[in-house]
Amino acid sequence: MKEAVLEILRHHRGTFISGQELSERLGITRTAVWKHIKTLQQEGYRIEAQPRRGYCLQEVPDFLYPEELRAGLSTSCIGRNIVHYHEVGSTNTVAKQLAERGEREGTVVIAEKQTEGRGRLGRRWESPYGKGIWLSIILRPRVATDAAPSITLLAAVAVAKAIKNFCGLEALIKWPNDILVRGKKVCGILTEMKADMDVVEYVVVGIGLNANLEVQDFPEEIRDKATSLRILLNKKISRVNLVRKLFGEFESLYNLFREHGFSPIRSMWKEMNTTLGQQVQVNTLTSVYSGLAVDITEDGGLVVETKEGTKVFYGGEVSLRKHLN
Ligand code: BT5
Repeated sequence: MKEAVLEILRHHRGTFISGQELSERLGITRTAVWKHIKTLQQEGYRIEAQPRRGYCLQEVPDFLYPEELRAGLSTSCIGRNIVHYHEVGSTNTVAKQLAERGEREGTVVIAEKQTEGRGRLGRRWESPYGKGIWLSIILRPRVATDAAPSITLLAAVAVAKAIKNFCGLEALIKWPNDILVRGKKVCGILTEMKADMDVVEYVVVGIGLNANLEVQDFPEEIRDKATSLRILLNKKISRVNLVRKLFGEFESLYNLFREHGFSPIRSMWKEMNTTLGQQVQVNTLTSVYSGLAVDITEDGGLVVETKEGTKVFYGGEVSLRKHLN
């Protein structure tokens, strides 16, 4: 009902609508209308209330509220159900808990701030309040576990396309989970999965996208390798609009993946990557390999020509090296 009140106010934005009209249109009492208005005001909506004239929506808050994201959202699955937090440990952790309890595919957990934002291998992901896009998407693809790594690549293509189409910036993908603009990391992806035997039960795709962070929001030790869209564009962007765009791109690619597998996404990935054709060093948990990155496989593995022969990697840390040694 709160969303319905907001919907009408949004429609009349900048003009007054009486409490009487709202209560008649929604079939609730004027006291109930007033309660919803109060809640919205507490959430940061600037709504002017005047005796006799009624209510006027003047400003919406710069938060990633489900009501804001859903207004004008074109998807049918991704982001139709959104759980929002002002502060949470990690959206991936919450999304996994929800997936365990059977939450449906496409559900998104989103936060203004993460106190325990995670990267791979237990690394920390900086997620300051109100400035980034920290979200996790629950998926239930009917695929075998070895198809799961390609979902990280799918997510990377979705983010890169959203950045390109929304901001006009050239975003490139560094295998497997980084999105770089002008050589600096603007987004990281953390995919986690639960499988039963060989079949995927659910996948949680965590996306950390530095939207409106300023230089001082990054700890000093990562300032030379991290950036944000705001720094790159020299202006604040609408996180709400970008998230909607991202959901749209993600859903199109995910539908393609379900119908035709990874192959069409692999072609797009190859056009947007900054890894192939480069001398790379791959650190796996047990060894370090150097060589030329030549391709990705049909299931998203990185093919590297090393001194010991051709190797395929499904995980690990890749550094791009300018010179062979
Ligand atoms: C990643 O790990 O790049 C995956 C990041 C995924 C974050 C999202 S946010 C929503 C969801 N919930 C979570 O808890 N996580 C996901 P990795 O490749 O391991 O990179 C981590 C490294 O990136 C760190 O060790 C830092 O060097 C650097 N880093 C940390 N915060 C950063 C930031 N905000 N922007 C750019 N680089 C960052």
